[in-house]
Amino acid sequence: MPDDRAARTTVVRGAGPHDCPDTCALLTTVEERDGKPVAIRIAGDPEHPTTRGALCTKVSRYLERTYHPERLLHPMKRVGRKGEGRFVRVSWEEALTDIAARLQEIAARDPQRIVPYSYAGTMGVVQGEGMAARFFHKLGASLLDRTICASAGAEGLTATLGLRTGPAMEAFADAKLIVFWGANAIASNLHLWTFAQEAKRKGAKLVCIDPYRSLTAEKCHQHIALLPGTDGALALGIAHVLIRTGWLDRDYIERYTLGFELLAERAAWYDPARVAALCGITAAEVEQLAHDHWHIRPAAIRLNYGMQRARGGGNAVRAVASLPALAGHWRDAAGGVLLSCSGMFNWNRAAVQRPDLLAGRTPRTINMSTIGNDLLAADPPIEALIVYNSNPVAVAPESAKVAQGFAREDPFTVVLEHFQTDTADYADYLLPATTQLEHTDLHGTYGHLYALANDPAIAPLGEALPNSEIFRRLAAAMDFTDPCFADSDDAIAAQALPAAGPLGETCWDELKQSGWQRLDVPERYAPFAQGGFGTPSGKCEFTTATLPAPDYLPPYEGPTSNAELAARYPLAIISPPARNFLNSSFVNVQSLRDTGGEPTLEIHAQDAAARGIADGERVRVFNDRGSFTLAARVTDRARPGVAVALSIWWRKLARDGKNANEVTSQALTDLGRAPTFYDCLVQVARAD
Ligand SMILES: Nc1nc2c(c(=O)[nH]1)N[C@H]1C(S)=C(S)[C@@H](COP(=O)(O)OP(=O)(O)OC[C@H]3O[C@@H](n4cnc5c(=O)[nH]c(N)nc54)[C@H](O)[C@@H]3O)O[C@H]1N2
Ligand SMILES: Nc1nc2c(c(=O)[nH]1)N[C@H]1C(S)=C(S)[C@@H](COP(=O)(O)OP(=O)(O)OC[C@H]3O[C@@H](n4cnc5c(=O)[nH]c(N)nc54)[C@H](O)[C@@H]3O)O[C@H]1N2
Ligand SMILES: [Mo]
Repeated sequence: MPDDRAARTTVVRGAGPHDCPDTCALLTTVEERDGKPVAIRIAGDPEHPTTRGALCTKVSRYLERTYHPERLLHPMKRVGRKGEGRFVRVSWEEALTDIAARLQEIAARDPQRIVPYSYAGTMGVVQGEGMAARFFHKLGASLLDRTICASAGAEGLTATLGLRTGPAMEAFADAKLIVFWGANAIASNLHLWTFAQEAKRKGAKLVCIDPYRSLTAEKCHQHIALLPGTDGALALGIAHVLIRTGWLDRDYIERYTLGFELLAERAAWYDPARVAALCGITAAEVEQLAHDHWHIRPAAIRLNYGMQRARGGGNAVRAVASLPALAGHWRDAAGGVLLSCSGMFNWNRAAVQRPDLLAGRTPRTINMSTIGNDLLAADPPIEALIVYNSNPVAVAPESAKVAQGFAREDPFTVVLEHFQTDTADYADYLLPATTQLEHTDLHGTYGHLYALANDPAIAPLGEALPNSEIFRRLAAAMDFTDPCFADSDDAIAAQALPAAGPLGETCWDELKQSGWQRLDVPERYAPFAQGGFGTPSGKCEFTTATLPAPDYLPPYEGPTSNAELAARYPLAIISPPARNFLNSSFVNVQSLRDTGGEPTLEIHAQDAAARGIADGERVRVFNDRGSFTLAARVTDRARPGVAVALSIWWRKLARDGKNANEVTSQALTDLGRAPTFYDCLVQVARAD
């Protein structure tokens, strides 16, 4: 980028690191102060076709987050009890030597007793599972099943389409019907929303399917407030009407789909009246959705992960993903369904993560979504836990068990972090990690078709180090001598880009120069216009070799599956992302927390009145797993029977030191072994 010598500023290209489909192209302005580069401004790249110069509220505060007075700047060692959060500063040398000795001692007995715990605090290829994965593979540590977010939907989508992809984000501007299905785009996919706005101005109809009148729902033409976890029934109801009325692209079905007869047989049972009763909506709403899905073309469904966090999440995604093929919408670049396009970024993961370092060993796999149970009862026990890019004490379900597990004297716990989070409080060693402004990375995305490079804009603050460097040094301390442990971050990024990869011939140096580049896909990207699905049959598979036609599985916690439980705990609670937080990241940024206020429970007037709850009063939310308190907000944004606690708060920043995961369960979804955060029954009462 051009240097402005007079003002001594430079602009450095970067990428939004967060677990967000938008993965923005960033421009950070850096000024030289006392010989040190200081980031003074962060902006979206106006040239980047999906960022278009705009950043969300959170990422525009990335400098406030990076220069936060509470940033961890030095390695620290625990002095108090576990969980107390009292530490003393130590040198890197002391920390790494001691950690290596502890891990070696455990590994000598059984390396599987060491468990990595990480998710998408950064989505970077290098600072995510890069050097870290090499380290754990060499060690022979337990493998981690990274299911906490998307694996039910990913398995459902892959079963049906064979490839995680869909219409391009920009193409939504050309759709005439856009259905936001379990997707609060204004909060969690802002740039797609701007394309939908463009479509709206050109006459498109926008529909939102969400139990909650989210920011997005209130801006759509129609909002269908179904009960949580009932999406599979609704999708099958739409299929029912399409089939009954013959609103079918028979040519497309004939050529490019598999299992239509069995899907039709299944859908026959889901007539609109029955679906209406299951979903808590009207039969007319089901009919209307089907009518629109056939008559308004092209139709694009923005499906998001909000609807797969219940027992039947995988089947529900399969059912929804079947709809565009029935109506032939894939023929158009602005038609089809987009849940994720992460399948387009097929990096050379084996070169980056080096599973060959396992050398024939087959360690057990720990499911990150049941870490509460695993910490308390895994056999063999978890003796060491190394946490990076995640805050499990705040985000994993059934917090009481998670916190109890972390509070045990054993396991030996190492946390790599920017801040002293709820999880960091339990660390034996707390190691300071760099932010996106301070390290190198390569990014794919799950929401658009551009790969991005992230160049460091400033030097690491204090003694912070990139995750990659921490694992590099830890490998050295453990005497791991394989040459791959000496690879630089640039080398790892370059290894991720194979010659015939998603970027064609582009190499890492070129990507760093340009900052971002479109994948090697046609301008008019209509992935399944002529079939070409990634499934074994090459077709859209309504049924697969192993799965019958998708069905509706009622929530674990609901009147159908468990009437006794529903009688005691009659309200469903959902805890979707708050606009100004990114999962539990940014909760400690004061300006964002100020906008967020305090944790609130949105509850319908009818449900509030039945419990004598007035607006603003403190309420206790509880079930057999636990309880937490927050301020009631009486509102018709929440439908009757459903309470909403926007999340994910840091426990220690809430008045009672708890958050919504006190009540969520460790039950897993039908496909993908994923958590069921939004399949949760509670009772609510006044706190006093
Ligand atoms: N601002 C912000 N953006 C984020 C995040 C964040 O925390 N904050 N998190 C990021 C991450 S990790 C992810 S996975 C994505 C998530 O992105 P989304 O999937 O869009 O996020 P959610 O908010 O989980 O779900 C969206 C909507 O689904 C609704 N919902 C809940 N249960 C159901 C249901 O059973 N059926 C239907 N139809 N709708 C339901 C919720 O009320 C919510 O309004 O967002 C990413 N972007
Ligand atoms: N009740 C409820 N619970 C939920 C959800 C919900 O909707 N409701 N959503 C679920 C979903 S979709 C997800 S994805 C998970 C998210 O859960 P997590 O993946 O744990 O996400 P965050 O809470 O953002 O925590 C990420 C942490 O990584 C740190 N970090 C960021 N970059 C780096 C880095 O470069 N190095 C290191 N060492 N650390 C870094 C951040 O400071 C932050 O503390 O939560 C899940 N939990
Ligand atoms: Mo997520």
